[in-house]
Amino acid sequence: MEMAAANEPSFANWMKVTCRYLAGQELFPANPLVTSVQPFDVTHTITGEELHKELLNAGESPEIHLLDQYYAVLPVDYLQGFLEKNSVDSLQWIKDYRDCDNMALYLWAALNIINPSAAFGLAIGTTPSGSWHAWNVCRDESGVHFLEPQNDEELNPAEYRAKIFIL
Ligand SMILES: [Ca+2]
Ligand SMILES: [Ca+2]
Repeated sequence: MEMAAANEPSFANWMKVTCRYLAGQELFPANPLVTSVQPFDVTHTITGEELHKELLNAGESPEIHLLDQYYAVLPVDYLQGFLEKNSVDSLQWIKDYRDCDNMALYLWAALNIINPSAAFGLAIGTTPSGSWHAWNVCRDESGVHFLEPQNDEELNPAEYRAKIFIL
């Protein structure tokens, strides 16, 4: 992920939008947001305040943006079943156009459409090699977890250092 340069010439912007549109025609054969799973039963919610405390411990002095007052804690087995049916991890990676931030946003949206109050969102931070990266963060019954949407694997918070959370 790279930070975009502000104020690009308008022709370059137009080219970019057009290229993205054309690429999208070929590269989006199936909508990755469509996932045939049921929502989980909400049996446990936590307040934004509680979640904020937990996220502070999960990141590296992270900026935390919580958009709701309450969050539904995911049952422990739910995410695994969801990921098995969801295809964000099989999308082709394309620099900027569909890279880490896009994949994390897609998975966030896919889960959120089915479970609007789920404690699941976006993390931005650094990889073990120090480069910027975006991934997902989840609070299930066993605690806060990091998830790589590009391969459905759990990430180690000691190696992937979150600096921004948005849920
Ligand atoms: Ca998957
Ligand atoms: Ca991107």
